[in-house]
Amino acid sequence: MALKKTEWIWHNGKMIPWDEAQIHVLSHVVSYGSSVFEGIRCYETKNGPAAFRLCEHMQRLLHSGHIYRMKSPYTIEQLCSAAVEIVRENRLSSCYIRPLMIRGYGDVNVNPLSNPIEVYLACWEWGAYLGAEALEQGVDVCVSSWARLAPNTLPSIAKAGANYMNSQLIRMEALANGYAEGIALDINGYVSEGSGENIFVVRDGAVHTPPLASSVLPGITRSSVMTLCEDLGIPIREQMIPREMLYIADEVFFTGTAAEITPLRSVDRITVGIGRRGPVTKRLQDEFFAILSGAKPDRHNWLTPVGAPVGSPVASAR
Ligand code: PPE
Repeated sequence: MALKKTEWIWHNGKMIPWDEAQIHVLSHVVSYGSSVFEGIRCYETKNGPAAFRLCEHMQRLLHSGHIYRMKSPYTIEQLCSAAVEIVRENRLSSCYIRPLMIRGYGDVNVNPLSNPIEVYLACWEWGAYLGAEALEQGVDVCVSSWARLAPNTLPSIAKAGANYMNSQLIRMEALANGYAEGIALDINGYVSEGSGENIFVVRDGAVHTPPLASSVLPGITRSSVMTLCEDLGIPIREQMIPREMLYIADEVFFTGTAAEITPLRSVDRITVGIGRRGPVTKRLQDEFFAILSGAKPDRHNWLTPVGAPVGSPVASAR
């Protein structure tokens, strides 16, 4: 997936050309991984481009920063407006938006506090994350030999760059062994999440997903799917999931901004359910994409039109 460059990147309140969005090699983030970031999709709807749960993503960015004592120089309203502006200025209809808050150049020291905090927002066109056919056919995944972050090591509620060193180990191991993705267990051996997705298990008509205490990122898509289950009258429970539940589930799917709702057709080469997208996964996908395309009303106020002024109230994400 080659990055398709756009014209502008937002940096500390100004639009700068894509190629000028550079940092010094001794910026704190390079040695010490001190960044927090987001990933937001902007969809083409019948009313024009619209960002999905923009303010909830920006709220999570601020929370990630707060955990790491990084105070954002910008308010949530300023960040939401900047995201709208960057999509509009780059004249994109559907895209992926990447807000980044980093500790910049100043001193080289584990103590980060004397380095400036910088905010960047970029966006670009991005297609299906796990392959074009994944949404329908499902993907083949494995359980990783790498565990997800232990709770008293790196906080998984923060979407921090450093967490993705663990994700990279999971993803590279999976790819090396011929799988599309890996699922990590938490340090107690319960199912946690994929390297870049939350996970859901469907059994006997009920949907289950690991609780935040299983070292998962509080995914915005995860919270949206939980809401859709409630809307559709599908029982939804947050509970610890033993590994073997994955093998005997009727359906398993990933959720994420990039992965959207992607079914799993096998885990560790053991077929899951019917070996392709199951009926509950399809029902949730249909509802999700109907709202995102504007085919169904946006009853939860999930979409921020890129053509209109921003500043909608922030609903708290789970
Ligand atoms: N867990 C992890 C570890 C994770 O990285 C993501 C998003 C999720 C769960 C789902 O969260 P949400 O997007 O709020 O529903 N992963 C990003 C990774 C993309 C990338 O490769 O970079 C994403 O989907 O944007």
